[in-house]
Amino acid sequence: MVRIKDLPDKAIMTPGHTACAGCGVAIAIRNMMKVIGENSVVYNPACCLMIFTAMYPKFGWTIPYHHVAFENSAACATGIKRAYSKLGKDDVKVVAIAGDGGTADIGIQALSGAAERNEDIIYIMYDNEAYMNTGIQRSGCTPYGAWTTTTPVGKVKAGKKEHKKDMPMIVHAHNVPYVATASVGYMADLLKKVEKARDIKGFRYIQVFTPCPTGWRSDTAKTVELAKMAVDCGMYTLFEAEKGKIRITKKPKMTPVRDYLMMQGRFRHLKEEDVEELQRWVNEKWRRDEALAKFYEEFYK
Ligand SMILES: Cc1ncc(C[n+]2csc(CCOP(=O)(O)OP(=O)(O)O)c2C)c(N)n1
Ligand SMILES: [Mg+2]
Repeated sequence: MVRIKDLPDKAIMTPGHTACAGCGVAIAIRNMMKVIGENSVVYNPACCLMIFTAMYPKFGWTIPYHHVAFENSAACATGIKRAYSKLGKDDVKVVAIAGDGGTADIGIQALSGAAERNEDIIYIMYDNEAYMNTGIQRSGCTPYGAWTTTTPVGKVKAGKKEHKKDMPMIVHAHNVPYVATASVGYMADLLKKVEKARDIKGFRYIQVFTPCPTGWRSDTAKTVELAKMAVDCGMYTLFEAEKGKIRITKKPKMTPVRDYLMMQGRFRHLKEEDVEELQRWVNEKWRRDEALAKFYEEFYK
């Protein structure tokens, strides 16, 4: 089993990139790629990762890297995988890495098609909960109450009014071999899931929680702490589903969601009733996730 201290020193996503201080995406992808290994190809649409690793004429990858359009990551990865297979190189791992906007909003149709066809690709969605590289606009994965430039805070409006889209369960409904959620706050758990996904054939989806100090107005030194807190308070359920069977991999401590919210400027304007609404949502979500895990465990016995 992969251990953090055994990861190779040599990076596939190389040092010297231009990510913001405290970027959760850089932490996630650098380590995840080390587990997937060098016999791989990356597809990456428009997103922060592309901006900070692949802005011409600079380049931060030691493996082939493809960039086409924002909305077709899963379709492009499918084509790349099939081309390698035709060349007799079926062992090449093809990895699509896209943001929450490029996955849950723009890009969801290509993702759904590839999942339904059970294409042999790994799809990594990194969740920084907004369209960050274009200047912090809301996405379907932005949580309730959060300030973004398109969910402003003022006299009339006070952040996003809708709750977060449950993307992992949408993918789960496609009956794919592997779906997992992870967080840079729990690195051992994340890498274990990447290792598992790497060695499975068919469509694999990993959604990793990656705090964004720039967009969340949080302390750049607190990225990992925040990523842990999101799991501990129940905002982000960590689970994996192998062949549909859901297993919760870290039971939340259900610490008050307020402690997590107050570490981020994007939530600082929240009124008491907004904090209560988020706590209500978290409680309900955890009860539902637990019930679903129980149901699927029994169902796929
Ligand atoms: C079809 C299309 N619409 C909009 C854009 C502009 N655009 C590029 S990246 C991006 C936001 C990406 O957000 P996300 O996928 O969450 O990645 P992040 O920036 O947060 O890393 C947008 C709106 C585009 N390139 N193509
Ligand atoms: Mg994003």
